[in-house]
Amino acid sequence: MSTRDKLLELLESSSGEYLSGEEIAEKLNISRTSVWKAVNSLKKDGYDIRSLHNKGYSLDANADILSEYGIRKFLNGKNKGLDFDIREEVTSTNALLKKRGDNGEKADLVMIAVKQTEGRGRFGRSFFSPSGTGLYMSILLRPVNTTVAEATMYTTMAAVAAMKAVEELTGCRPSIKWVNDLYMDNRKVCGILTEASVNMENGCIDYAVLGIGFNLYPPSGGFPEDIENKAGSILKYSRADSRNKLAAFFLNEFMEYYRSGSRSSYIDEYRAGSMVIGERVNVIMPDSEREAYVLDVDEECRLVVRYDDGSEEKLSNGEVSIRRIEG
Ligand code: BT5
Repeated sequence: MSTRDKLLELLESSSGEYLSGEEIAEKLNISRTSVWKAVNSLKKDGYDIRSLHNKGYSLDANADILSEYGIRKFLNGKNKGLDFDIREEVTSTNALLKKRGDNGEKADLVMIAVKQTEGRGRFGRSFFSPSGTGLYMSILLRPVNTTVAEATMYTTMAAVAAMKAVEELTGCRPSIKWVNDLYMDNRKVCGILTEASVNMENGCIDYAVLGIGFNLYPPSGGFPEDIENKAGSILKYSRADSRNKLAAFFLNEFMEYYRSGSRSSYIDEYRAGSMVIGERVNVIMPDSEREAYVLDVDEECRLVVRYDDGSEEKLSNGEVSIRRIEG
């Protein structure tokens, strides 16, 4: 752990109390100059560290600061082995973890960014990821003997894990919009993107990167025009430790499903949380749209729809818009 992270951990654990430079230097076994440098580095990254001439340094106890130490406080025992790489700004946590996956990085690495400049969605779309108001996280997974079809279920697991994590954090349960979005008050608050690298020799995957983005708070300048009527946020105001809690709650739920490998543990919850079953939707194809009624989500997370001519189809990929909400 770097001096900067050790200092952050120390300030967080003193819950808003002031610690003198001397005390910090002694506890971390570093010089006063190193303390000063680490304080400045944290301030530069936006941490609200107060310094008082004869009292020392303190960190706002209500601040929502993303840190490895903060996340680990809420992780359950089985997840202590996860590795974290927390960054201020990246292009895309999925893109960076994919590179690391290609370079042989070991599994169970979680990358989280405060901001993404090239956050990505499905089909080459982008995911708006401004600084400080969201949680942008990817996990590098190396499942054994797993086909691409099986790996697509990570999106399903993640949707259920995210729904439960948001409920644990806020007391309100979002709904799942097939296949990879969470909605609250009819607005998208979370999106999921699973990417994988396939081993052509055995048809199994070498690694998968599960990426998830949450809009936790309203972005300071609002959402961009193209999504302002669609995007929403989970909370209205900043609350202490929310990003750390949301990350840990999500990881606790997701890793449990991932390790158990049992579909029955999450597919029923996916159905129960679905906002599309029983709705009239537009099935969106590359060059057309067709109205349908949603009958169910099956065991492979395919959307079972019935068209107006009575024919039925199981959609394994793609997109629907709910007519009641999205017209
Ligand atoms: C997704 O794609 O929603 C998947 C988003 C995954 C983001 C995470 S963040 C961590 C990791 N690193 C990455 O680079 N990505 C992952 P899709 O279903 O294709 O939805 C994209 C569409 O949602 C866009 O075309 C917009 O219409 C809308 N959108 C973009 N940003 C949004 C936001 N912040 N909140 C709500 N809707 C958004």
